[in-house]
Amino acid sequence: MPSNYRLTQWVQEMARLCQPDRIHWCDGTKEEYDRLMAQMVAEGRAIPLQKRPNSFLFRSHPSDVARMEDRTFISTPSKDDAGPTNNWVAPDELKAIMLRLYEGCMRGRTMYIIPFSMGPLESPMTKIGVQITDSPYVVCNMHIMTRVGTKVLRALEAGADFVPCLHSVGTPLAPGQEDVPWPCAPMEQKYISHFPEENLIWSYGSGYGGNALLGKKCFALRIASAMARREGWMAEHMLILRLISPEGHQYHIAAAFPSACGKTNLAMIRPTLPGWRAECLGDDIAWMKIGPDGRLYAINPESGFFGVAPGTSYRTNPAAMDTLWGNVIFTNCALTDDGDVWWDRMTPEPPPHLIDWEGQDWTPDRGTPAAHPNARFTAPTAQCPVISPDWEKPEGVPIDIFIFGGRRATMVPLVYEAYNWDHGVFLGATQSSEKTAATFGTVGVLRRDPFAMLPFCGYHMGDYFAHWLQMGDRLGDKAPRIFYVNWFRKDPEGRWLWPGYGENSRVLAWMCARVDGKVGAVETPIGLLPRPEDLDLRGLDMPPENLRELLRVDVDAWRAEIPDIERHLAQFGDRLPQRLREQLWQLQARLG
Ligand code: OXD
Ligand code: MN
Repeated sequence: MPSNYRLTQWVQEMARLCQPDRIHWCDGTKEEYDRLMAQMVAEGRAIPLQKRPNSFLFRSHPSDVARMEDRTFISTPSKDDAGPTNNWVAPDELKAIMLRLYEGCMRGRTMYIIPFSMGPLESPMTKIGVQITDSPYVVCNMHIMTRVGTKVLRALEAGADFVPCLHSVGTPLAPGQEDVPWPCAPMEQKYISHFPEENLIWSYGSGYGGNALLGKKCFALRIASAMARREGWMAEHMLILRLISPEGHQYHIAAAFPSACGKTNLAMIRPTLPGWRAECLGDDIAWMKIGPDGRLYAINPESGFFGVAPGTSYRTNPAAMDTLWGNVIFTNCALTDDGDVWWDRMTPEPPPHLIDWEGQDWTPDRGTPAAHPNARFTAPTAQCPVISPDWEKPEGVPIDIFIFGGRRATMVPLVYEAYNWDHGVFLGATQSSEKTAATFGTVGVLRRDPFAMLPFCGYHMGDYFAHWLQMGDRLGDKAPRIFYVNWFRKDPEGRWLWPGYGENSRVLAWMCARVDGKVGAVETPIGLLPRPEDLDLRGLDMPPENLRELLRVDVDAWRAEIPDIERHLAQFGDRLPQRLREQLWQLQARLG
């Protein structure tokens, strides 16, 4: 047990509450990982894969397959401070409910204490957390997703602050009671709770993904966004990418997209534009701080990818496929007869026989997805073949370009640039995407997901917009340029107008030329657009009418969208910054 008084007190208190049979302090070593995996294999919870070294398949309970936004709470003393987009219960009330649930919840189980850091320990931007959990599956995932171990413990002993993260699957075992393969609590007992004023996370009842790996969405986004506002930095739901021009210039891009818009694909893009190269620095979260030179520097606080498997293939994302050669935890993928994983669209044709994610025999005529649509891989970032050599640089990388975007079949052009920072913040604040089958809700319905942070902002979204405006004021002329993209335009027959994937490098190259002041742009009511000749389309076989359509601003359609934007912004009431209201008026005036 370490000699950090606050830590030992907290662990002892939680142990008295949860009443585990054993306590294990995690050291983050390979031996620890191997031992826990071997134990889970012996218990029948994990299936070792013959085809991928040191890789395992898990199947969750069918009721515990994704993040649960309606069971996620931002518990600030005043409801107003959580804002209209978060679920709220008063801290005292929520704690009373959860304390009753936690009481004795780890009976018959081991309580694991995981000291972890978000970010490389040497970085001034790094923050430490300690997760308590009763799930060995969570421990192994945390080994990959965060930096776990004695080095972190030493930092804690030296007095480092930490965010306490309490997690239980909520399934105590009576003496002699046999465990189930995926323990979790019923839906109404699941709580993913955040107490931003105390930097505290309490999660109960789910063992899956962001509900249970508390370093990711709970700490690195919800709690960190509230910390970042207080401390003057940014915690964003963004990939980080380095683009290198044929002349060797480096450009750093951070991009925010809602789920199912190809974030991981863009993070690992293979540019088709001759001479251009790309390196990945992160696929999900960026922590950014103004550096000594006044520019904005980003680190990726994670050390693993927790990626959606279905749709990932050598066609869509070869770098991701190559990352998955070994040392991977797969969850809710299908199992092949020769001991590998498979998911929908991994190969053009499915194998003739599989065991599906629910453990049932599966053949293509079944008509059901073989893997769950939210099946995941947990893989070490370092294994990505296009990972940047600078991905763990303690000071981070200087961001030149922010990109927002979404999935819109009509109206929204391929790319446009914001007129200025305030306009860019307006674009982020009104970001929209059509729902796909991978997200809950009706397919095709528009969802506004500001900065792709709707489920992840740990405080009032209106105040979050104000924080973005303030960061822009501090950055001044060193602020990144802001762009909006839509890779997903379709023609009236439903065919894609833009090929996407590696070809998106052509759009990124235009952004870099804008940053360098090397290329012009056309002023339109919605922003600055490239002329068709400004995009380098050499070698791309695309009908000219597609390009014209992709770069057309349909003024009538935009006018018709204004009421929805107004409704969306109105929900933030008097916490909506006046400067964003002015952006709306300016847009209306430009649309005429
Ligand atoms: C994720 C998400 O899992 O954004 O990264 O849902
Ligand atoms: Mn994400």
